[in-house]
Order: sequence, then structure tokens, then C-alpha cells
Amino acid sequence: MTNKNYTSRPEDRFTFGLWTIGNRGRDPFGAEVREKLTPVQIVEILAEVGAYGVNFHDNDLVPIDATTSERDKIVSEFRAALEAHNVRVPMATVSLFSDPVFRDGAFTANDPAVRAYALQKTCAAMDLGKEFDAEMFVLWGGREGTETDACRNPADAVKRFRDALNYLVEYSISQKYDYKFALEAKPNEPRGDIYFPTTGSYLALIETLDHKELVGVNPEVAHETMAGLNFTHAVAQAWEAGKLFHIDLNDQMPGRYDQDFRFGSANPKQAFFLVKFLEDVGYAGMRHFDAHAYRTSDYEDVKDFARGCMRTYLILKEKAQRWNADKEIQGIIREIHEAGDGVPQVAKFSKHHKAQLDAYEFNRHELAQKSLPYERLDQLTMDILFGVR
Ligand code: GLT
Ligand code: MN
Ligand code: MN
Repeated sequence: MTNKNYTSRPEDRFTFGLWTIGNRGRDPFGAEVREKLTPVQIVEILAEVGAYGVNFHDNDLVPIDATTSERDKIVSEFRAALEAHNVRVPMATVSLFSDPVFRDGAFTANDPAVRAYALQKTCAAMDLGKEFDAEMFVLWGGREGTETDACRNPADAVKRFRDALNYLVEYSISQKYDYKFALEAKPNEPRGDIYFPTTGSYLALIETLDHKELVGVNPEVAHETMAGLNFTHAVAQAWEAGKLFHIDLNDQMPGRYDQDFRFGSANPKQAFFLVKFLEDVGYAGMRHFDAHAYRTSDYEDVKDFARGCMRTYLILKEKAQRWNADKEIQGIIREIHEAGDGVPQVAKFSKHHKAQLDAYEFNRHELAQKSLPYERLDQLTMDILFGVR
């Protein structure tokens, strides 16, 4: 169980995207600083650093203008590299944001031809993912948004997005693809505002879908943090709803551009509570690092970035085990959850329970005096994180 070297193993389910290791450091103010890697070279790096799997957008693997024979060649070389290095493809996705055709969105674009093209492209991306046995299909609507709400009624955007999802899920069913779909929210960037800005927005939308059982969410640390929200709370709500299908791990300082930093590098305490939650509940899905190395890195440093994401996760997992085994911490946890004698049962309403509730005399002042040593609890947590406990 404890893994003192913090080296990743297949059962850790650590994955990276072609676009993460292959990120070349381009930003809005400067060009690429790293040479382009081929998908095969990226698989080689992932094997070297000990990742379990690799995920891709259609066009990370096959350029948008590739001919059929170019496509076939790329696919067979990629497949050979995956087999040679024992690297899986658990998730596939589609780029509905890079090409200029999507400048007004994809599924929510005003032009019906763009919406239809987005569906055609996504179905083809699903076909491509299945060639590698991907089980999860992520949808991140990066361009589904606005700079000015003069352009469309936002309720129409919701309807269009729902129609597109229903179409794609039906396609998956008709092809017997057995995909599960994971929707990824982001509040802004690249659009001024993106529809469905938080994981909670998608959880609400999912309930309105034709096949809601096949659709869940893919929360990303950076995206929820950009919105100033507590990421672990979003993840917990998704988990509790049975909708945590996938997760994008990285890090982010609030109030900044989308930084996609190495996991745990900006807010290790928040990362700790996240890892503790995932491990405590037994999340069995992929731990996907949707992060990229600093623009200052060369590819040797990119490998250290990738190793760092996994290492930090494993260190925090061990810290969570230590926290769970700590007698003082567990004593406090027990105390703060303890009920006094005879407190009425309120889990479920019944006339009988309500009568018991009415009959009980609460001592409001005494309840307000109960010790809640959260300062002590938090410092014990910090001591564990700092490695002094
Ligand atoms: C893009 C985005 C990520 C998404 C990827 C999936 S693409 O890099 O910033 O958050 O997860 O489309
Ligand atoms: Mn991001
Ligand atoms: Mn992401």
C-alpha cells in the first residue's frame, strides 16, 4: 500500500493527453519554444515516465486536413507504439475549438452548417477513439460561449447543446460503442464567457438528457479554481450523484488565466483534500493530468513535470493514509460527529419521527458551546503535510 519511492504503477491509472506532454509552450504573447513531437514520441516519453495511458483529441493524432492514407499510416504507427510500450487509450475527445470554423462555437454556433459539421467531426472522433478501445469520451466546449450576448439567446444555446449531446449518445448506442461521456466545464477562456461555466451547471443539464445514465462530468482543478470555487466540493457533488466519470488534475492560482500547472504545485493543501477524497471514496476512474510544463522547460524538464504530477499524487495519497491512521485526528473527528443521548432521528420524515422531534427539548445554548477544535484539526493536517507528523 505505501509506496516509498512514489513511483507510478498501472493500477494508479495515471494518464496524460497527447496535448499535455506535446504542449510546445505557445501562449497569446509568444510562439512555440519546444520542437514538435510526434504522437509516437509522446507515447515513448509516457512509457519512460511510467504513465498508464494516453488520451487524445482527434487532431492531436490525425491532422484536420490529413488524407485517408495519411490517417491510416498515423493510426497504425500509433497503435504499434502503444502495443510496444503497453500504453492504453482510456479516453478520447474532439477538438471543437482550434479550427477557425468554430470561432462562434460548435454545437451552439448560430450557423446550422457549423453545428452539423461539429456533429460530423465528433462522430468521426468517436470512431477514431474506438479504434483504440477508448471507453470514455470527453467533451469540453471551449468555444461554446460569447463575448457579447447580442449574438444569441443563451437559452437557445442550452437547447442546441442538449440536442447535440442526445444525438451523439444515440450515435454511440447505435454503433454499440458503449462510450460513457464526460462533460468538462470552464468559466471563460478562450471565450469571454463559456456556457455551462461550472461542473454544477453540467450536473443540472445531464438530468435533462435522453440517456442521462451514459453522461457524467470531467471536472478540472484549474477550471473550477478560475471561478473561485472549491474544487473538492464540486468533485464531491459529482461523485455523490454517481457522475464522476473522469477527472482533470492540474493546478491553478485563482483569478488568473488558465494555468494548467503541474498537479499540486500551486495549492498543495487543496490537492491533499482532493486526493484524500478520491482515495477515501474509492474513485476507480482515470487520474488524468491535464497540465503542461512551464514555457521555460525543455523536454527533459517536461519528463520531470510529468513525473512530478504522479509523484505528488502518490505523496498526497500516503499523507491521506497517515491522516486517516492518526489517533488524535480520528479522536477529534469522532467527537465532532457525536450526538448527545436521545437525539431524535431526522434522516427520514414520518409522522412518528416528527412527533419525536417535536417532543424533544433542545438545549440551544449547550449545543452552541460544544467544542469544535478545527484550528487544532487543521494544524494537525498541516503538520502531516509539512512532514513533521
Ligand atoms: C484543452 C483544455 C482542456 C480540455 C481538453 C479536452 S483540451 O487543452 O484546456 O481543459 O480538457 O478537450
Ligand atoms: Mn485547463
Ligand atoms: Mn481539461
